[in-house]
Amino acid sequence: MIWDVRNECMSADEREALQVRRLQAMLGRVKAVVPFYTKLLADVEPQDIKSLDDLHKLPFTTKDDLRNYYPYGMFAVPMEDVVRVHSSSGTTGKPTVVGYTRNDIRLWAETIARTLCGLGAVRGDILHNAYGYGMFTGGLGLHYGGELLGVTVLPMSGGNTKRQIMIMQDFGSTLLSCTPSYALRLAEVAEEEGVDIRALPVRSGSLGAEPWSESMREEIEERLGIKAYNIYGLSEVIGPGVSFECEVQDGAHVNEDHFIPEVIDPDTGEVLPDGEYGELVFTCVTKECLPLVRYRTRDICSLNHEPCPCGRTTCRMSMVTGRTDDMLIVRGVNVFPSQIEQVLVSFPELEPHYQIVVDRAGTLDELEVHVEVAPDYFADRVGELETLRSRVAEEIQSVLDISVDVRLAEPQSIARSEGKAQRVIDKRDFNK
Ligand code: DLL
Repeated sequence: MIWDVRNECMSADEREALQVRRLQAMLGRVKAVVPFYTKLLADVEPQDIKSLDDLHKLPFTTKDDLRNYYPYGMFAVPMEDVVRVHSSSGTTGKPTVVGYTRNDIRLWAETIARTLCGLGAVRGDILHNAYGYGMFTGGLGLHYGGELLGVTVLPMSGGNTKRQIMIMQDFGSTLLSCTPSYALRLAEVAEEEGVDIRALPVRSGSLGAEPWSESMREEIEERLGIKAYNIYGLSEVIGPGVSFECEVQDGAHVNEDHFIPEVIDPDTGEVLPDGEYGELVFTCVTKECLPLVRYRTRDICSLNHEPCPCGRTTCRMSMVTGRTDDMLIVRGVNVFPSQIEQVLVSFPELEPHYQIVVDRAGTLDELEVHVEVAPDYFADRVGELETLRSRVAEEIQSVLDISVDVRLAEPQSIARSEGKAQRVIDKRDFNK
């Protein structure tokens, strides 16, 4: 089912007219009321933006802008109109703060209702929502959208995995929402508890909030016996609900009547055509509290404007293959954690629990990959571990073209996360 046929299936021309109208109105408003934009858009007249091709005339905004105006300086409405604040922690410094008016909360719920419809949710479904509740947007984001659609929401939040399994069994959850790494954790704990998670009524998962790959999808679908759908979003744009996969599972439909996507070359800022990978940029045209102009997400993906067999006409984004700031440069070679993940997941002898550690010995970078061995294999074939280790190392080496030290770890020895997994530990001190 499609939640909002009018807005999700309109013709390209009709959508562009809507986007441009909304964009002009948003630009006029932020320029008038947010000092940051008054300055940034000094040379831009909203009427000059006559089509989406004119979008590139607008300047970019970044996370640093939000940090500089921390916490509320980029809000475009008075605090009396702000009914909710969320924030995202980030790895360094102060959090990024985002706000919502009552209408923004409504709009957010709409985008999530679209998302859940994309994976086949209907009234009567029971949504096991294991995204964290709190300042993180995952929990409450899915929650309100689920209620708007009319499914029964279980506000589980993250953690206490054994109890999650029990509730899943007893309450008859049919839909699961959590990070892909937590989905695998649920499968693992179910196995330990002697519960056949595949036999439970859960049939689909809305998984996101961290990068994952097609091979990880296969693994999750196999181990949980569900269809795993990618959902994408970021707090600055709204939270989850920015884009979602439909039953075709070939790219995530962007809610582009609200969030206009572009993919740019991260070095030159030039807009790239469909199919080319670059940095994803969003302009939020309908949000009241925090509309953003050409916000650079740092996420790397490509766009596809071809019509989708599902009937939606919104453009689709590929899986996120990495982040511009996540890319490790190891001995001068660009390394994306996703490349390593793909190799690891292709080995049935390994578990998809891993950590990448980069360190510097003297002047030389060292890349270590710690990965768990599957419990059965570990027990039966201790003598063959060295062969396995060198096969994995060779395979990673052939993909990355640099040497790597693979460390096979015992089952259960790599820390599990209940939210976003921490895959990379960079111990290098770049200030030295
Ligand atoms: O993670 C919002 C969210 C919640 C999305 C629940 C999906 C489900 P932030 O904490 O602000 O917001 O983190 C945003 O997470 O820029 C991406 O780098 C990453 N991310 C989110 N979804 C995906 C995904 C939420 N499906 C940052 N694939 C983004 C890859 C994702 N990366």
